[in-house]
Amino acid sequence: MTTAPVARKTTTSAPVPTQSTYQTRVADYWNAEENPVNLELGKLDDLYHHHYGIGDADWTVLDEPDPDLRKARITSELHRLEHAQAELLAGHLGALTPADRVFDAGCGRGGGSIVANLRYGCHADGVTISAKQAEFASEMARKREVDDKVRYHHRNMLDTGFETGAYAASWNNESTMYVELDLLFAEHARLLRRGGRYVTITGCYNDTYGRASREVSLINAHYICDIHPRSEYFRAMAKNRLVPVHVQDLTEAAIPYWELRKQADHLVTGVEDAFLDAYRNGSFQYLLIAADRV
Ligand code: SAH
Ligand code: GPP
Ligand code: MG
Repeated sequence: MTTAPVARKTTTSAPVPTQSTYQTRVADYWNAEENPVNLELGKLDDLYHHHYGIGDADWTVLDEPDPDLRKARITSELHRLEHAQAELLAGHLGALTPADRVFDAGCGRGGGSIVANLRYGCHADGVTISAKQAEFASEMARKREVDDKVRYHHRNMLDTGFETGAYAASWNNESTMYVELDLLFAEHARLLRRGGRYVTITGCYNDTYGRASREVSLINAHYICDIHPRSEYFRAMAKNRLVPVHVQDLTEAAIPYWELRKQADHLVTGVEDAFLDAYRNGSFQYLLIAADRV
């Protein structure tokens, strides 16, 4: 791809007015994050995802005798599963047109906004608390020459400063566990037009288990997050004019990704068993919730 002759600034940075000490630590984590499991997968097609994968895995990649080819095939298979997750979420955003605007809350290195733009041709605003991620994501948008429509911002998703009612759809892909849901859904409800669609894919703890299990607590410590119970989502949505239209338990569909990732010696981070154990002992669920803004 060609580089644009004039460097255009596509990252906007407003003061992050409500940034707490906790949010500064979260930003530090994402500013420093360079896990091969994210960078090696992302560089395959410049779609950088910071979420997990879903669906059945092609286990034959593990039988590949050539060690380098084996690594490459595992990397590519994990990326395929992560991409399938992103497409599932994008498919629930409603009937969007190129004139529509979408809000990607907690956008990471920007993959989700690109997926939405490729699918619908829509405008996208991605927001991350990490300045480094916003810069990285903006560079990817420039590289693809979609920086006129896909923009990334170093801001707090709880207080974006974006225009009220300007968005046809919005989402959180694995980013709700960093914030209080009441504040988060209040901001989504403010930004979405009436009839707009909100979607989240998230890990939540299972109320029927009780409170957060040991494994859920390990995941919290690993990422510096605070996984909410399932009940909290519906309570906070109801309070903020978000009415669920579709709920899908993706827990079973999430397991092959973690099984394969566990066997990827070149990519593991050490958190794999916590996810597998948490899913299997019933304390943790991987959920998609789509809701209408009424
Ligand atoms: N949705 C992305 C990234 C998920 S990782 C993807 O699917 O690839 C979690 C993201 O949440 C990180 O980018 C982190 O910076 C962001 N985040 C956490 N707290 C935030 C906050 N208060 N405001 C904006 N972004 C936040
Ligand atoms: C995914 O990011 C992880 C999170 C956003 C936090 C926790 C999510 C839950 C569903 C509990 P990543 O892709 O950067 O993680 P990793 O480096 O482990 O692949
Ligand atoms: Mg990852």
